[in-house]
Order: sequence, then C-alpha cells, then structure tokens
Amino acid sequence: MLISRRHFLKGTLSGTAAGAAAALVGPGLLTRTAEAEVTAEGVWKTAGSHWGAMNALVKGGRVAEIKPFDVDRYPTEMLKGIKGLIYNPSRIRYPMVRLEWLKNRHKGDRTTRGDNRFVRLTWDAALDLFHEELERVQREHGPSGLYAGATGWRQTGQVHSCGNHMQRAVGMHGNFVKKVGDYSTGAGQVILPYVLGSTEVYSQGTSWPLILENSKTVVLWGNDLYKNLQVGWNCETHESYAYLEKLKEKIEDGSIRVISVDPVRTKTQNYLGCEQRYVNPMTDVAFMLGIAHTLYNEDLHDPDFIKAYALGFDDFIDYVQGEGDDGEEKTPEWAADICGVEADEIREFARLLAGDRTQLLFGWAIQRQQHGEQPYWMGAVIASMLGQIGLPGGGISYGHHYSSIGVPSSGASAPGAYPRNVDAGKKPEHDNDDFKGASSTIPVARWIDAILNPGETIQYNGSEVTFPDIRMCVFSGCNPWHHHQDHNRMKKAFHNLESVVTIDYSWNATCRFSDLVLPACTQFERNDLDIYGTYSNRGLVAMHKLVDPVFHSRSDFDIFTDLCRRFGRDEEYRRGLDEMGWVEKLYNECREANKDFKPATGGHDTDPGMPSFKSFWEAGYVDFGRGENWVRHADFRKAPEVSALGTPSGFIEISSRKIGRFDYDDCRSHPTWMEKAERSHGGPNSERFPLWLQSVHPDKRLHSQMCESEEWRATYTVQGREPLYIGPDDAEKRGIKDGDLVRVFNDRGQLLAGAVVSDNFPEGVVRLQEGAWYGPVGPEIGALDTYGDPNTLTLDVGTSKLAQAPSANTCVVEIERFDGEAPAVTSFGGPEEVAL
Ligand SMILES: Nc1nc2c(c(=O)[nH]1)N[C@H]1C(S)=C(S)[C@@H](COP(=O)(O)OP(=O)(O)OC[C@H]3O[C@@H](n4cnc5c(=O)[nH]c(N)nc54)[C@H](O)[C@@H]3O)O[C@H]1N2
Ligand SMILES: Nc1nc2c(c(=O)[nH]1)N[C@H]1C(S)=C(S)[C@@H](COP(=O)(O)OP(=O)(O)OC[C@H]3O[C@@H](n4cnc5c(=O)[nH]c(N)nc54)[C@H](O)[C@@H]3O)O[C@H]1N2
Ligand SMILES: [Mo]
Repeated sequence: MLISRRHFLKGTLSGTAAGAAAALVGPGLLTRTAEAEVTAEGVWKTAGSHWGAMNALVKGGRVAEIKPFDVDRYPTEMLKGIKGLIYNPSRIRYPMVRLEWLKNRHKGDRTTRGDNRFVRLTWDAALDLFHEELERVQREHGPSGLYAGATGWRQTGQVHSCGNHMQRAVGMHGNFVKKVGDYSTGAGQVILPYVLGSTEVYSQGTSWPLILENSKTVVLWGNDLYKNLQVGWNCETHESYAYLEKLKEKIEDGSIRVISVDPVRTKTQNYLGCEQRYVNPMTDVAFMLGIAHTLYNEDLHDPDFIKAYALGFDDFIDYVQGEGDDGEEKTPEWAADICGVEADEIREFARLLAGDRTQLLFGWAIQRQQHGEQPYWMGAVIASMLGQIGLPGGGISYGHHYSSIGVPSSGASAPGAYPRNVDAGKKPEHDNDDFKGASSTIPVARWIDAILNPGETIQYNGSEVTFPDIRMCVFSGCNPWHHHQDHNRMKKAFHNLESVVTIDYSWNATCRFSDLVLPACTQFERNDLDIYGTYSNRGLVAMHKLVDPVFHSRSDFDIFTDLCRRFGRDEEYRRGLDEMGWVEKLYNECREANKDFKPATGGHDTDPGMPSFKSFWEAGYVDFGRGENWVRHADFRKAPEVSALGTPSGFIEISSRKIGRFDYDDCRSHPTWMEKAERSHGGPNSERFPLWLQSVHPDKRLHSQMCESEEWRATYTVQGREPLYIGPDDAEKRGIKDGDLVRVFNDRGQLLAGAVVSDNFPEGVVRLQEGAWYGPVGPEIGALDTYGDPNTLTLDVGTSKLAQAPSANTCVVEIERFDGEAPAVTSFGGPEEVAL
C-alpha cells in the first residue's frame, strides 16, 4: 500500500496545537526588544540558528514570519529559507524501517539499500529495534563492530547538541569506534601544529580593526569570506561584515590593496571590487615556491626574523635553489609552467608582498585537496620570509572567513553543553573495550576505507591505524551521503554494513541508505540557548520553542532518553532534569562563571553580572559586550622564549625533523610541490576529463541543510536541478547554453545539473556547490544522480599519510549537454512508504 504524502502533509501540518504554543510562552515574553511581544496577529519569539538569531512570528501554531534579530545589521538572505526548513515535503514524519531490513534484519539483501522503500513504525517499535540491534552488535562483534563517531553540523543549541546526545546514549550502552579530525580543516589542523604550534584554523585571529588600520596589502588566498561568513558554528552575529564594508571603502580610497588569489572570480571579489590573481587549481604550492625563489634571490626576505623565530630554513631554501633531492630550481619560470601565472607576474607579486605591511588570509578549500598540508605549510613559510608574523595587519591567518574570527572576543565565559560522554565513574552496559587488535579511533575521512578494508593498516600522523571491522553505523546531526566523497564507492561499502541507523529531521540521502530512521525535530520545535557569535562570544541567545514538533518528530533529548530507558538508565542519562531544567542549568552555570566578568565595551546586561535566568529567557538575549583588539602571535614575537610556540622546538618550523622522521613520500620534511592524482590544465587525466570540478561551500545553504526548503531552492535551481557553473568558452565548446540540462561525469559517477554560464569562471574550471541532495535513479552502483551532488564525482583519497584528510577538491570531469528525456529528481519528498 502506498500512502499519499500530500494527504499527510495536509492533514497534520495545519492547525497544530495553536493554543498550546501561545500558552507556553505566556505573557512573560514581553521584552525590551519591540519585536518580541504578543500582538493581535500572533506572538513574536526569539530563535537562534547557524544563520543568525531571529525573531519569529508564531500564529495559529505555525511559524508565519521570520525577521532578523534586532542587533544583526548584516543578516543573511538565507533567513528566507527558514520557514521552508520547518515545513517541507522532505520532513521525516514517522520512525521508518527499510522493508528488507524489517523482514530479514542484518541477514537481508543489502544491495537493495537505497531503494527508498520503508515501512512506518511506532516510536516504541522503532526504539526497540534500535536497542535490539545495538545489543546484537555488542554481543556478536563487540565495540569494533559499531561506528558512531560521525561528525557534522548539528543545529545550534547547547542543550540539544545532537551529536552529544547520540554519543552519550550509545556510549552508555557500549563502546564504539570514534573518529579524529573533521572534513573542514582535516589537513590544516594536523600540519599546522608542527609548523606554528597550534591548529591555527580554530584560533582567534588578529582583530579586523587592526588589519584595516595597518595592512597595506591584504591577500585573500582561496578565500570567499563574503560568502562563507553568512553562517557560524554558533548563532552568527555577522559583525564581520561591518569590517568588510570598511575594507571596501579602503579599496575605493586606495589605502588598502586587496588581492584574491583564486581561479574563480568570487562573491567577495565582486562585492569588494578587489583584484584577482588567477592561479591554476591545486597549484598554489608551485606559485608560492616561485614567490619564495624571488624573495630569496632578490633579497626581499627577512633573514633577521627567520634567524630569531624560525628553524629549518636552510633545508627548505636548498630545495628552492635546486640543491634538494629533485635537483630542480624553483624559479618563477619553473612555477609558471605549473600554475599558469607568468614568471614576471610571480616576481611582481613577490615584490608586492614584501613591499609593505601584508596580511595573508587563507581559506580552507585549498587544504581540502590531495597534499592539502603543503599550501598551508608553504603559506607559513612565505609569511616567515616576509617577517611580519606577530605584527598588527601582518603575518598569516587561516580563519578570517569562519564564524566571526577576527571580531574581538568578549572575554566572557561561554556556556557548557549537554555532556557527550558517560558520567565519570560510570561504565557502559557492555563494559567491553576489546577492539580485537584494531584501532578504536580512525581518521574521520577514512571510515569508508575502513568498511571496505577491515584489518588493513594505514599510516596516520606518525602512527599506525588498523581498520576495525565495522558492521553497524549510527548517524545523528550529520549527512554522510552528502559530506563524504565518491558516492558509488560508498554504495559498495554500505553493502558490507549489517545495519545503519540515522536520526535526522529531513529525509536526505543518508536516510535513504539507512535501515532505521528516527525523526528528530528542528531547533525551532524545542527550547534551548546558544552563544551569540562563535569566536567573538558576543552574548547568549534564548532559543524559544516556536512550535510543537511536527508530525511524530521528537527532540534528540527525548529520543535518547527513551533509548536509555530500554536498558534502565534514562534517569542517569538526563541526570534527572528535563529540557527546561537543562536550559536553566547551563545558563546558571554560565552566570556563575561570569559573576566577576566586566565587559570591555558595551554589554548592557553583564555589569555587574548576568541577569537571572527568568529575565534572560524573557528578554531573549544577554550582551557580553565587545572585546579588546588583539594581534595573533604578538606575544611570541615579543618574547619567543617565554611565549614559545607549541611546535617541538618552540619556534616556527620551516622544516620539521619530526615529520622527516615519519619518512612519508607524500609529506616530506619541508613544503614540497607534488603532482596530483588528477588535475586540469595539463595535469594527469586532463585529456579525458579537462574540467576541474570545485565543490565549494554553498552561497544559499549550510551544506545540505536548507536544500529541502522548497521555495528557497527554487530561487537558484535550473530546471529543478542544482546549478553547474561554467565559463562561456567551455560552454560554447560543448554547445551548452545558460539554462540547459547537462550531464557531468567521470570514471566515478555521473549526474544531471542545470548550466549557469558565468564570466566568473575561467576556462577549465566548473563548480557544483557541496550539499546538493544526492538523488540517484536507483540503488545500483553508477546510477545517475538526478539533482547534482558533487560527491557523486569526487575522489576519495586521503590528503597524505600525515593527515589522511578529505581531498574533495581534487576532481576532474567532462560535461555534455543532456538532450534525452530527463528522469525526475528523486532527492526530495521522503521515502516510498510501503505496508508490510
Ligand atoms: N565535495 C565536498 N564535500 C564536502 C565539502 C566540500 O567542500 N566539498 N565540505 C566538507 C565540510 S567542510 C563539511 S563541514 C561537511 C559538512 O557535512 P555535514 O555536517 O554532514 O553537513 P550538513 O548538511 O550540515 O548535515 C547535518 C545533518 O544533520 C541534520 N541535523 C541538524 N540538526 C540536527 C539535530 O538537531 N538533530 C538531528 N538528529 N539531526 C540534525 C541535518 O538535517 C543534516 O542532515 O561536508 C564536507 N563535504
Ligand atoms: N554560505 C555558507 N558558508 C559557509 C558554509 C556553508 O555551507 N555555506 N560552511 C562553513 C564551513 S563548515 C566551512 S568548513 C567553511 C569552508 O570554507 P572554505 O573551505 O574556505 O570555503 P569554500 O567556499 O569551499 O572555498 C573558498 C574558495 O577557495 C577557492 N579555491 C578552491 N580551490 C582552490 C585552489 O586550489 N587554489 C586557490 N587559490 N583557491 C581555491 C574557491 O574558488 C573558493 O572561492 O565555510 C563555512 N561557511
Ligand atoms: Mo566545514
């Protein structure tokens, strides 16, 4: 029996608990913010999200209107997609189990996984199945059979942080395989501690006002910050945009030169009106070696800085001068052949960098490619040669495009989060830590390798990792069927899995490839609190529950409390508190930690200390004020012995003995140019697949979140498909016009997308934004993706033996116009619901 989805949508979404929502808020929500009040039209409440905080009008039990938060001067357009995130045909309505798995459990046919045929369950039945399967795997395979280490962009809110809930509950039941690293900065966070002593990528950076005041040249290296600052890890304040506005003025009045080193003319560049330095994709290291050669041979580098603050320059410069193992001098002419920038232009660029105060601002995409460690290391070497590390408006940053880095930190204590681990002194139900000789932690991007090759040993950051024999996966707050590379390879790996459980609020491709799916609610359907501004830590936002959970969805807190009840530990799980108990507890702990905190500037609620929980909850916001300006590495520059870096030597390591001792062929003892497995512009495989596919972060989504928002998606799709950006010459050569459907393919996969012909893209460079919902025509390996997820095509290899990080941006493809009858998009609208 097929149940009509439209029928359910109509039946359940209208008229949900209208009165209940109003009663919950009560009259207390009247606040100083004029918006947040009960009016004739409904009630205004405060909410938070990665896209920023907001005020929401709730009317008749439905969210009727979203307005930006009062203090957000640069709200993102993506707020227009919020309503459609709550109400859309892809919301998961009920707990669902895959038909084949319900019949035959782990012994069933796994090759049908992905056929999207599911049976509806009650919550009790679903949680019983989940519990039984955890029991079976712990008994039959032990902790090495279970992977629950997944990583991802769960919604905002410190109480409901869903990865924590999943890991705490599953961990109270038994041990499991965990992960190290992430997809964002996998290579950067491993290489930079050897070079600069910290991950750098997740560190506060030099304050924007000091950059604006002191820099004469700002280099945006593979960095589209105007696009990427729209979202933040916590509730984003968008304060960075005030500084970008000033930067634009300074470009206009000629006091700062900004250059974007990028193969693409970016959104940032178009906004700022700054210059572009084109470089062939994935060849920045060659370009930088040419720059280093010029700086050295034209005596433009700073030998005093290097002598005082850095080690290993001689080995590196031997390599540059052609006295290394490869015997090749890294002249600008040598570099030009690889990076596509003329030798004289490389020289000029080097002179410009050395000419005055220069701030390098690196993005993260250039380390999300094969040998991604190298451009980051090489960037630090260039910055050391310029000798401006630790000066205001000089040196290098690896984070100004991310979550308000560069906006001064308030200095207040941030609130804690719901605990991720089993409480101290307590043991899991299955107190077994026998991983059968395998590693209990694996590099995050190598989990598919592990499933395909159990027992295999790989190198990782100076040690050996032996892959566990994973039989079951649990995913919550992440969408691996968007975030991981090479979906057809993933399909093969998933044939080895006995069971997959996913907890999500939207029926994305990860649900399609699961056996058991549990519907969580969105952040707009529960109470919570979160930090306002991630690195700036500007304040706290009250995240009021706007509406009741839609359909049968529940909060992660409730779902996992109920799972723990099945082994008698629900009270321990929630520590005797309910949702509001936790919100209040986290607030009061934060208030206690800030009792002596004095804001540097502003902060109307914090002096003398934070208000009571009740006042905070009613007002919707506590402001910690604006922090003091700060210069990254200034203390190291002032006193390198006292404020030594966290590197093995305490100095900047231009060459690393420690890495040298690992003896890796793909990460040597100093930054090195290495050819990629595949590369456009004359590189390997470019004859068959001449186009580089970059899969940058989406302008109108947060990864895959909001792709399901229908009206919003319609503002950017082409014939209902994800846009494929291509330059006019490449389009013309293939007979492709703007708005055409195209087939994008390589040896790993194929997909349909809609062509957008744009001057922003040079020859040989095309773009599909990550997070487009995978919609294969069927479960078979190689099946056409009907919507346009770039990870249908990307390469699944580690960056190197050092970091084993994802290499999504190492990918070449060919494209043709699609003239046949196009299959319908299968990505959206949920499962095919069948009866037993
Ligand atoms: N080709 C390519 N691939 C990439 C990248 C790239 O540049 N190119 N970038 C990589 C990077 S940097 C990242 S960070 C990853 C992002 O990968 P993910 O973090 O997996 O991406 P999201 O789309 O944010 O997925 C979050 C999922 O969690 C669900 N979710 C959100 N909140 C909750 C909640 O409260 N409870 C539950 N149960 N579920 C919730 C959402 O519905 C969504 O399905 O992608 C990586 N993949
Ligand atoms: N709107 C929006 N913002 C986001 C996110 C989102 O999903 N949506 N996600 C957030 C997350 S989790 C992360 S990790 C960050 C990601 O931040 P990044 O990884 O820095 O962002 P991307 O947009 O993937 O790429 C940035 C720029 O790098 C350029 N680039 C790519 N390869 C090369 C190369 O080989 N050489 C050079 N010189 N340039 C290159 C691209 O053309 C692009 O302009 O963004 C965060 N911000
Ligand atoms: Mo990321």
